[in-house]
Amino acid sequence: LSLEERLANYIIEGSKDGLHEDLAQALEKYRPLQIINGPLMEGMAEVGRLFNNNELIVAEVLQSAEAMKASVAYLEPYMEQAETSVKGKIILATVKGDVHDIGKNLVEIILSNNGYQVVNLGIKVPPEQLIEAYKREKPDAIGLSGLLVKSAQQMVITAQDMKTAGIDVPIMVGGAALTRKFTKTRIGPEYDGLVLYAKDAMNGLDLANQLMN
Ligand code: B1M
Repeated sequence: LSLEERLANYIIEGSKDGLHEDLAQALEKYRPLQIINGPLMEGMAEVGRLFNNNELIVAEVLQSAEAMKASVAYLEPYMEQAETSVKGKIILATVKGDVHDIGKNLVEIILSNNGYQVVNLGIKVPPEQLIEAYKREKPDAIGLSGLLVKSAQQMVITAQDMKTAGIDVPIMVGGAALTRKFTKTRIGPEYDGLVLYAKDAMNGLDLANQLMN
């Protein structure tokens, strides 16, 4: 198997034997984010496909998630760090009812490597907890992640609750269940502040930079 195929296979098989050695080899050819967005994400897409076809069970997908997390942790120190002063503060959360956090944590790494102070509230975060954190942290923006179809609806509820609480700080939303259209037509109208859709973590950084300028 080629290096790229082996990397995808660690994620598909949820195995870590030899992972660090192959990641080290990949770093000689690619930048960390190219490795994540390329072979590792291809592996994860295959996991999603197999899971969807009932060819994998949740316990196996958890192993895949562990292999992905271990890969990202290994690659993180090699990621480019911008030498900048603090650009802004961003709260991140996976919405209520949703445990998926790999994408959100990638957003955290990329934002914090690029001059943002990130307050990561974790997973299954209900609107009340976000509102409380907003009052405590006074962030420049709030980032919401969600991968389940029901999480898209939960983002609408979260936006409504934040509006009711008088919050109008920009919100950035991302995750596989969302689309730009849903963000614009369903979440945006429920909120007083700006609502931006990020298709991936790098796009999230671009949007944050645009907001701060
Ligand atoms: Co789940 N799961 N899962 N799962 N899981 C999906 C999402 C699913 C599409 C798989 C499938 O059936 N094909 C499906 C959702 C179906 C739907 O609603 N339409 C699904 C399901 C059904 C479930 C359960 C319900 C299964 C069950 O229990 N029967 C359950 C839900 C539990 C819950 O949340 N209440 C469940 C559980 C799990 C595990 C725990 C086993 C595990 C998660 C482990 C973890 O996160 N700690 C898991 C996994 C790993 C997946 C898949 C296979 C991979 C997700 C992932 O980590 N991708 C996923 C299938 C898929 O997506 N292909 C699937 C890698 C990650 C880097 O990408 O998070 O998309 P992603 O992030 C991207 C962008 O979306 C974006 O940037 C990242 C890339 O740069 N982004 C943002 C994300 N958030 C952002 C926020 C931003 C900006 C960008 O700004 C704030």
